[in-house]
Amino acid sequence: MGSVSLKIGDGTARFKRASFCSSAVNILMLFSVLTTNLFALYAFTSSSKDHQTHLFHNPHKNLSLISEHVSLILREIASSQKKLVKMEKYLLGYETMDISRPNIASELKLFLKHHQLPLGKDSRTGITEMVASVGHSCEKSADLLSQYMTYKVSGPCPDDWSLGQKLILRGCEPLPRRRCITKSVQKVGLYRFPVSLWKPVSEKILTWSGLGCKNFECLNRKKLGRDCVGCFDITSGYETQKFVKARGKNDFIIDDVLALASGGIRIGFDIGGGSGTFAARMAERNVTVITNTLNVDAPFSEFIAARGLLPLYLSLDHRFPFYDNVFDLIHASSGLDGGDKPEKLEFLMFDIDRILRAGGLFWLDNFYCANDEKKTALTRLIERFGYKKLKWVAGEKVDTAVSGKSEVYLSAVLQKPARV
Ligand SMILES: *[C@@H]1O[C@H](CO)[C@@H](O)[C@H](O)[C@H]1NC(C)=O
Ligand SMILES: CC(=O)N[C@H]1CO[C@H](CO)[C@@H](O)[C@@H]1O
Repeated sequence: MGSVSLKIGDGTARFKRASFCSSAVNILMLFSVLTTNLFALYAFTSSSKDHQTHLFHNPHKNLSLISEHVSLILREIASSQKKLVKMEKYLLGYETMDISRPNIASELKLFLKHHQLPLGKDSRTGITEMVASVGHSCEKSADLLSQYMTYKVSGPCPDDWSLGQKLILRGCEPLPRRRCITKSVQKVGLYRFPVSLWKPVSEKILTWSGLGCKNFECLNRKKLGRDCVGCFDITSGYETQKFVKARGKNDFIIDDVLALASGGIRIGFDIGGGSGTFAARMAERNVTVITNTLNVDAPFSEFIAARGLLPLYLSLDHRFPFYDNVFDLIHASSGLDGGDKPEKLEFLMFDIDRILRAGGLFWLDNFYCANDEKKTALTRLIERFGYKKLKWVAGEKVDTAVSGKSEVYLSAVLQKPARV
C-alpha cells in the first residue's frame, strides 16, 4: 500500500514540474494522474468488496491476491509514466535530433556525429566522447537548419546571417559550426580607443543584407524598440546625453549609480544594450561592459564593435555564458521582458542573480510595465531575491516614440545581498 501511494505521489510531482511547459502537456499529465488514481481506486474497492468475507478463512492466499493486484497497479502506473515521458519529449522537442531522416544536410550529420576520444575515457573530465552542441529546438526548424548547413566545404558561406538569426530566434541556439568562409567586410576608417566611442561609424563597414534599412538615415527614423530611438545617431540627439543627463525621475545618472556602489565596479553586462551607449559611458569611467544584442532590424553587433566595445551575439533565451558571481554590475531595461509568460522572466532573473556578485548592482532602467499587474508581479519577483533597494522609482511618463500615451516605467538600482 505504502509503495502505491508513493508511486502516485511521484506522478503528481511530474505533473507539477510540467506546469512550466505547454498546456497540452499539462492536460496529458492531468489525464494520466486521474486515470491511474481511478484505476487504483477501482482495483482496491472491487478487490476488498469481493474478498473481504474470505479473508478470515485463509488470510495468506487472499494477501497474495492483494499483492498481485498491487503489482499489477504498479506496472500499469510505470508503463503510463513511460508513455507520458515519451509524449512530453515529443511535444517539447527534447528528443535528440533525428539525423537519419531524409533531406538533412550531410554537413549537419557530420557536425552532430559523436566522436570517441582516441585514448578512451579522459581521466580529468570523465568524458569518453565529444558531442557537438546544437539547440534542441533546432529539430523543429530542421528544414531551415539544413538550408543553413548547405554550402561548399571550404568555399564561401552564403550571405545568410539573417537565416542564422531566424533560427536563433526560433530557439535553435547554439547554431552548429560551419566549414565555410564568412564573407569578410573591410573595416576601414576605424578610430583608436577611446576616440572610437563617439565617432560616426561608416555605413560601408556594416552588413546591410537581410535588413529593411540600408543606411543610418533610415535606421534613425525607424522605431527600433523602446531602448533604441535614433540610437545609431551618436553625434547629436538624445543618445549623446543618455546616462549623463536625466530627462525625468526614471533616468538615473551613471555617476550617481557608481557612487552608490562605493567602488569595486570594474566589469558589467548590459542586456539589450541598443547601440552600446551604456558600455561607452562606462568605458569612459574605466568600467568594461559587455553588451548583449542580436541584430534584429539593425546591425547592432557590428556597430557596437566599431565603437570599440564588446558585443555579445546571444538571445535572451540562452543561459548567459558566464560563470557564477562574476559581474559587478548588470544593466537592463525593457528588453528583459519575456512577454506574457511570468516564468520566462523568472528564469532570466535567476540567471542574472547567478552571474552577479554579492554586493554587485542590478540596474533596472526604465522597465516598461504594460499595466499595474505587471508592475506588481515584477516588484514581487524582485523582492523574492532580497536585494537592497538603493533606488526605486515607479513613474509615469509619456512615451513619445511609441504611443504618445502616458505609461508606467520602473527604474531601480538594487544591490545583491551576501547570502550565507
Ligand atoms: C581611467 O584610467 C586612466 C588610465 O589608468 C586614467 O588616466 C583615468 O583617469 C581613468 N578615468 C577615470 C574616470 O577613472
Ligand atoms: C478471490 C479469492 O481467490 N479469494 C479467496 C480468499 O481465500 C478463500 C479461502 O482460501 C478462498 O476461498 C477465496 O477464493
